[in-house]
Amino acid sequence: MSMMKNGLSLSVVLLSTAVLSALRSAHLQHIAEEACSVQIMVPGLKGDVGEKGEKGAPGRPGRVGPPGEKGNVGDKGTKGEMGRHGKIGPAGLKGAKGDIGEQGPPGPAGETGTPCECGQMRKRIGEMDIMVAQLTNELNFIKYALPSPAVVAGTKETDHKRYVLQREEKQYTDAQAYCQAKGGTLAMPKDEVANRMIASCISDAGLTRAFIGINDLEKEGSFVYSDQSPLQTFNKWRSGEPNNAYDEEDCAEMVASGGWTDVACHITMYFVCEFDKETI
Ligand SMILES: [Ca+2]
Ligand SMILES: [Ca+2]
Repeated sequence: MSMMKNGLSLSVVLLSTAVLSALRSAHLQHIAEEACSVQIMVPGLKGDVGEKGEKGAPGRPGRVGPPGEKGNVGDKGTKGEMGRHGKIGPAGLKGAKGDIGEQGPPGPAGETGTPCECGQMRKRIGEMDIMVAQLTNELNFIKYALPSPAVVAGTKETDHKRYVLQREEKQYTDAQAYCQAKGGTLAMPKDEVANRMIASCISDAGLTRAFIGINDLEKEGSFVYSDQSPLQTFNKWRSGEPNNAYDEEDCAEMVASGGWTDVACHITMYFVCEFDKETI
């Protein structure tokens, strides 16, 4: 009996333990499920408006704005003081010559002179005048027509003429003015001898061409020498010349072989001056 009682008691204890264990397990599971569902499903209520915060630090400067519109024209300023005295201007052009004044009254009579050999003195004065003229001519010749290596590329002479090839390129009219300033003119080949002399000036200097004193500047096709005398029968126009090419060839050059070509006056080249040995 005691054995049965003990065995029953044990069974009851074991059963109670199992039941308690199961109950505890179910209770814990319920608590866990309850905690998860609260966090996920139900957001809290919106809180009350907080107090106003303190004033923030100043913001960064904004971008530069677009340029403004042009303002209105300002009022005219007041009149300034008178300026300083200006510089003296350039001298004016010389005025025209005035009319001749009226003839004055005759002067008092001179004293009576002493008799002299006036005829003799007049003759002497006349001789001196001639000498002065000759010396002036010779001086001009030395000054202008004698060759100077700096400006002269070559010279040729006949009994009456001196031809000088100038070592400077000029337009036709400037070349003519240059020769004239020295008492000559651009070379005028009026015959075979003169033409040969001028040509040898050019060829001896190793040049191919030079201006000579022939042009039709006044009237197209009417060629004249630089002393305005018209061309005679003698000429050395090259084949096909003068042709007034481009309607602008009114001056003449001589090539080294002696032939003439009409060319434009504005081109620049060496040129040959001619001097008359009797007048210079
Ligand atoms: Ca012409
Ligand atoms: Ca031509």
